[in-house]
Amino acid sequence: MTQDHNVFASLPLTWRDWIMENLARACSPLDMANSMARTGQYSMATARAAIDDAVRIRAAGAGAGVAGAAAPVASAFSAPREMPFIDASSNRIAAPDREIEVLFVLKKPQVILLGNVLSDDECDAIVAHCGSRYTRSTVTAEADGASVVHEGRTSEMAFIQRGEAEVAERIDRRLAAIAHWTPECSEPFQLQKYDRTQEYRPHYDWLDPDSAGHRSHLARGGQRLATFVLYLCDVEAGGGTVFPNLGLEVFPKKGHALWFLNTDSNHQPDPQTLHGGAPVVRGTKIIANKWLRQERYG
Ligand SMILES: O=C(O)CCC(=O)C(=O)O
Repeated sequence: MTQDHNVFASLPLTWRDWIMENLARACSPLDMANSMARTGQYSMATARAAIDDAVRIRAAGAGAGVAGAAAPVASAFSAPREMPFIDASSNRIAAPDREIEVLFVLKKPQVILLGNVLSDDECDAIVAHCGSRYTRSTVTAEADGASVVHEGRTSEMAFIQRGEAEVAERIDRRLAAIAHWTPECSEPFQLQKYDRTQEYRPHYDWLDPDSAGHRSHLARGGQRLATFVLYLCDVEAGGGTVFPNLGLEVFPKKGHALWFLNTDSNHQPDPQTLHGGAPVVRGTKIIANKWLRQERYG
């Protein structure tokens, strides 16, 4: 072992064997790193560094019989992976059952505002479906992944499970077509209702592989690659979706949808995507969140 392969060399033999065996079986390095991080023994950064070392060791071994030095190997994590995407190259998107308007596009991180995504009737039907089933919103606890009430999120929430309402299924299919991503790789709709003064302070939608509490959620469908925020009503004042790092605020408008990518093309969390729901000043704000996952959800 040379000093170039420090992180891999520092692992116990069982882990070194595990990594080598999985690389030999052509497993995805990112899935391997996620598995290592999920055990709680290694951070994502350490797992990635160890796997990269192992890839280099394998490449050097493979090149040993060949004349000349083995070519340097790029990181196993640098290849772009499949991402959901919205074709915002023109100002209209023809969804199978509706023509969507592209209202603005921010390129990096990608944030797109879409108009005419839902009809007024669809917004009203979703809101009516959830009726009075709202409970105080929660967040995922970093320590153990439990759903806990947090002072930074003062809204109320409700869920629509897959197969529960025809209108939700229709919208699910529409969003999947717009984002080129199968509905099975997404979470059920999560509604958020904000009355006056209620808010969700800036946070990230991506799950942190280095947080023990988020790892159990990562195990059920992988990373949250992209977010749709569907605005189900107009708001008299306040209640914008804010991106503090981007100097951007998007005001709710019934039937509009805000889209943003939470990760880069390697499925790694993008810290630029910090965002929140500003306090409602007058009126009520109701949105539906839809998070697109790496893998089949649930
Ligand atoms: O309320 C908003 O505009 C954003 C909501 C949000 O960020 C969330 O629920 O994760």
